[in-house]
Amino acid sequence: MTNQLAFITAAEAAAFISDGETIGFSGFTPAGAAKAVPLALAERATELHARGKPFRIGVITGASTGRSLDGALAKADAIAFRTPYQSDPDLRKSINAGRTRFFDMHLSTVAQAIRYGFLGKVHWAIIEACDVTADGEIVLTSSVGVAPTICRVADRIIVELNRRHPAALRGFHDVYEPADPPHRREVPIYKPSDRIGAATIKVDPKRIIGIVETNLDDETNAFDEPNEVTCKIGDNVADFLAREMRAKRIPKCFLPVQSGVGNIANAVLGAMSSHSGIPPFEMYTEVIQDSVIELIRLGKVKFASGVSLTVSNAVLQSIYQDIESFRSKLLLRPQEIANNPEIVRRLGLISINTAIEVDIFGNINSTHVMGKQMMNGIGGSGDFTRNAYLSIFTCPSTAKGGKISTIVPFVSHLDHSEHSVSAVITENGIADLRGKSPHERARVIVDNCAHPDYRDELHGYFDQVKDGQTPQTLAGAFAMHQQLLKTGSMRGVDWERFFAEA
Ligand code: 0RQ
Repeated sequence: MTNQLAFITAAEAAAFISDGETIGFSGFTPAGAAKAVPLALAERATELHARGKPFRIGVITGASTGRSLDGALAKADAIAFRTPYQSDPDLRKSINAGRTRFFDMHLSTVAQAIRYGFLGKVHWAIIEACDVTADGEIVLTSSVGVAPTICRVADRIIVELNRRHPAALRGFHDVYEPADPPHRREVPIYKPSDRIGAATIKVDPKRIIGIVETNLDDETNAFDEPNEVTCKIGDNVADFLAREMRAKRIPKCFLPVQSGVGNIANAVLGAMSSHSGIPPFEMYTEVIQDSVIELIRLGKVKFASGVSLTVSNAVLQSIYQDIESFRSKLLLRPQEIANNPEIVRRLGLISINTAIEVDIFGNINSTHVMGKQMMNGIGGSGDFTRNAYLSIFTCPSTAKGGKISTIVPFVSHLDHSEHSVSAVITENGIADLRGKSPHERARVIVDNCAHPDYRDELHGYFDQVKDGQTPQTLAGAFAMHQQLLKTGSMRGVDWERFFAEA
């Protein structure tokens, strides 16, 4: 029922927004992200800039978004401040050029930071919905993110009512906001399918200043076909987990799985599903990708709780056509709950995320290239890694056609420390770091995971350091990175000369 709420155009909505204001948009990945109003805002910014007038806004969302939001606004140079995560090439350029101030934060902490005002005042909530009622009930679409908190704290709300998502999505969301300390209680989730909140976000309808009707697909990106390297990584992860089951360190019923986003994550789930040693399992994750839906259909994934349905549009429409059979298998939660450390620890999650680089001690860089260029952000990887029962990091052993070893003496930026990482897995093998000292870790990571072309070079570094708890030298820690800057490849560091000079 929407007849008592005012319908407006996207351009009319954009005209309400002033330079310098902060907007909380719905969306977690391109799933459920507002589309029409941000695009209209980008047009407004371009037009104002052409007349020499300022127009730049603060943008808060759940995670990354689609090209109509981060992409269009960044191209229009309209984002002054952005948090907590992004993956858009134009926005990345703007951040790395210093045009956009980017605050990279753990996704589980965003809602609390908004509530306490750490991110400043939120003037507007722009929320994609599949239904909205005259008494102020908003039914979200393909993600939850931080939409419940944004709707509660923002001065005014604009709803994008997207007819591409059926109103029958009501019931797929579990909206729950914890109280703030000292009144916070335990979050009563004891298994991935536990439901603890409401199906909708309830707001005072007077705060909804308009509804923009749309009929737009989520702007999700297609995945690459699995290749030899990603398949091998997937097989190694599946073998490692099957070995853990045989050793009875994972129970017969398995443990809930969190898996990151991207091609490797897809290949890992594919390998887990076809491994005879891994039983059907549940997922308590952040991003539900195409592969999860396929595994639900195959009966290999019994239940998936996540923040977003980040699936291709064909898969999304196939879920909608069969919506009743998915009702008991899928649940979308706020990221404050899906990524909540208390629940991750309680459920005993197996977390599987991707690294940009890993050092020989197991420290992980998930976010920066060469210590300074932002890639996407830490996302939820820290929420899960620090608290999971088993925290696995995967990556190919080389990048950029072999010129870069992803296994390095020391990470050029630190996101997850050696203390939080259980295992590193590449296409070459598995380094189980549990119970190992830094000297032992260096050996197992290099011998099992590094690319054969870089093993001698890495040994050349740490074999020479015999003393100390950690075989590290301050002078040599970034020698491979410096070799890359100097020669265009990390190969060929002359350690003997280097140590003699150091
Ligand atoms: O560059 O795109 O130019 O080819 O980095 O690397 O191997 O395609 O892997 O797409 O899975 O991304 C860590 C960035 C990996 C991602 C990261 C270059 C490489 C390529 C991408 P090209 P791949 P992926 C849940 C969990 C943090 C957030 C997270 C990420 C590009 O997984 O953002 O985990 N994680 N969230 O060539 C220079 C290196 C490199 C390198 C790779 N050492 N040096 N370039 N690349 N290694 C999701 C959410 O939180 C929402």
